[in-house]
Amino acid sequence: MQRFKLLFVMAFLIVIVIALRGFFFHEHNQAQCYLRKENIGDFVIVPAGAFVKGAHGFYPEEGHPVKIRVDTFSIQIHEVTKNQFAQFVEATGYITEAERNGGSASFVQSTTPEQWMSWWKLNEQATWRTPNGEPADLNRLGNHPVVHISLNDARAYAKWAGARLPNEIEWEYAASLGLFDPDDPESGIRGPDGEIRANTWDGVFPLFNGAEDGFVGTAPVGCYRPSLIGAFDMIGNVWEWTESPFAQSSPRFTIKGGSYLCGSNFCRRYRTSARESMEAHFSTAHVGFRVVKDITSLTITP
Ligand SMILES: [Ca+2]
Ligand SMILES: [Ca+2]
Repeated sequence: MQRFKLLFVMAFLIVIVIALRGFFFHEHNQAQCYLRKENIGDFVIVPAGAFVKGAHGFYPEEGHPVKIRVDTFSIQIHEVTKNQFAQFVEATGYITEAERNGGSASFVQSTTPEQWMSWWKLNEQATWRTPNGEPADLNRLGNHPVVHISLNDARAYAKWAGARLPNEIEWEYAASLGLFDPDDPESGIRGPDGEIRANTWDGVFPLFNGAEDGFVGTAPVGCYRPSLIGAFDMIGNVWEWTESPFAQSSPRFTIKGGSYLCGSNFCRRYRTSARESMEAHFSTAHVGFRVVKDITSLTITP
């Protein structure tokens, strides 16, 4: 009995140490990240080519692998940030759906077994300005991806920015091209040497998050090595809206890439072929977006 108590105390202390490590490491600043300040807002050209979309053996919604050819386009190298979205709001006076409709879905970490399956709550105070339901400091969070954004909000931003949202094929193609090991669909989260390359849930979801990757919640954009095409956080950090319906005649649209809430014990949807769905007017704390441009509208400076 005494031995059992000792083991229990040791296990408890280990969990506390892991949790505290996550707390102290979750506030990196942009200077520590790979993406340089002067490259915020940059796009990278995705060359035309063919790839195999979908995957066998994971989740049924990913469908059968099929080879698809994709035309060239350019993609913003990082998720749209709060600072970028603030510029759009300042220029247009746009009010998001969460602001108009009384809040957005927020993650609440489970503390008891009864709560294990109820980690989403409507937070009436949660908007892109107040991602945790409290006023956000844009100086501190301005380079984090904007969240609590509906598909309609993302479309409005993209139109203002002279861009558009990617469709699912374009997104998956760009993410697949960026994998250092195309044969390993999970190579988006760790490099060949084991280096962490994405912000996901480290630990046992939804019970504890060790934040081995440095962040419990969203990370500033570009804090992990870029992909082979030079894009950051295609995998992890926040899910990204696409313009593709989730299924034929479905009112729900496809989101890609997984988020800081994707843990390998529960949701291996940080793979390029993985997909999830949301209604166009819905918003949550872990879904953002990035934009693309048709190559003909790209201004290339010599
Ligand atoms: Ca994380
Ligand atoms: Ca992402």
